[in-house]
Amino acid sequence: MNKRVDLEQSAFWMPFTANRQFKKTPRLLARAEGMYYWTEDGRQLLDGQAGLWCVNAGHCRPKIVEAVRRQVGEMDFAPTFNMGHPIAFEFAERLAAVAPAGFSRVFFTNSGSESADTALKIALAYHRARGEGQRFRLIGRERGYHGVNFGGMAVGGIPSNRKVFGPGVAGVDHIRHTHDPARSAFSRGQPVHGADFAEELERLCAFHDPSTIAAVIVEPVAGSAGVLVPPKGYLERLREICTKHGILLIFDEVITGFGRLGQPFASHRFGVMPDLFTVAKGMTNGTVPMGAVFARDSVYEAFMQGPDGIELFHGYTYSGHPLGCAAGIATLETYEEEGLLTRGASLEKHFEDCLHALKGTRHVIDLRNIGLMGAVELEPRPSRPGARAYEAFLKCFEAGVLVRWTGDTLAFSPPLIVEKPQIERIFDTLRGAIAALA
Ligand code: PXG
Repeated sequence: MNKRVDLEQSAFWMPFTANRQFKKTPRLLARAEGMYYWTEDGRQLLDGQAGLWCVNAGHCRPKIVEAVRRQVGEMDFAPTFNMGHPIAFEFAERLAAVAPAGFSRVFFTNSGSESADTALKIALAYHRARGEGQRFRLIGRERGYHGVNFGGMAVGGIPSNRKVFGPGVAGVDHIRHTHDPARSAFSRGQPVHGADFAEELERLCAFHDPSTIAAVIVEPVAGSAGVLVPPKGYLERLREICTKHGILLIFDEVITGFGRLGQPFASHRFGVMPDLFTVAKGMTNGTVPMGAVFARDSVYEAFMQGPDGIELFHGYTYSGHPLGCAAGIATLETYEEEGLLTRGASLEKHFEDCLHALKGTRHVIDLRNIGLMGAVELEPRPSRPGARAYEAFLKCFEAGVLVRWTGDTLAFSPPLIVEKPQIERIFDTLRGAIAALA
């Protein structure tokens, strides 16, 4: 059977994909282990993007595989609405133990998108529980990505993800993004300039009246928009402004969580604590879809003051799903046994050096990095944005390295088990790919 012909008519409406283009020239992955994928026709690919920013411990780790196998045979599903199963309580406890001090409560979701919407709803309900129901506004940031559900889409700031989906959620506004190539191109780690971008939040507070604002949500490092690293002092200033006005600060740690920045969470790395933070992806090493919202104890306690009964009318059938919990516990154990939540710190310098060795390469207009997150931005071809980076992605793929293509940027986030020669191979392959580009 000719698979290509079949695929052209395939029933699978693929997400965030040029369906017609892909189905004509598909790239199919069949197997994975450690740092590698294998394609259907047996070619090995070095995974430079941890699946999709999620397989932080590398692929098909035996402990995680075994835990999921065992759990599915023992109890496939059990509800968590006015019921429970020990493994969900245990996983929440273990998660709280790796979170920064004070984040002792965990609400389970099934994805990063659901985590974003859950965090926004918790923020709104929190203010209401405390008698500040006039706080209805939600502030996001240009170029932010908080998934694709209505709340996350509304506070998100990537135009193509919003423009065809109608008016969205009321009461949303955005601060500007922090991308500033004129001052900060080729920064290693955090740009020196740009803390002043946080003053935008003061401007919106003055404009809307801060007592109407419930929450501000940002990715500590913007991922999907092409690895935008926060300028020095920027997150600190956002924190100050939120505290001053009684606004909750939400960090979306769906990408930055679980070791990506060389610390368990971005809040550890930057020393700035939000009030709520979201996770998904690396929470189960990408094996079982799962996400969560971490809340400060004080946020949880605000809900526990009212009359007896359901405190938060929110949750998903699969909140705390047994398979996700089993995968998650085994994931945390794997991270711990191998020191993966901080391993990135010891590789960061090498990763940075390899990335920045591309400076001066034709077409390269910016290089950005922090932890084991990196981006190479290429000059767009006139009137064909994204085309050059897409070709670079294809050439890397042909050369056996998987990297993430987004707009004119190529993004890198290898599994945290990556070895130095593999980091070198990723960037050497990219260099070759770029050299072959028109
Ligand atoms: N928040 C952040 C910060 C994310 O990066 C989500 C929320 C949504 O998660 P779910 O699980 O609902 O997809 C994400 C997802 C990419 C890329 O390479 C990034 C994501 C997803 C797909 C592609 O830019 N991040």
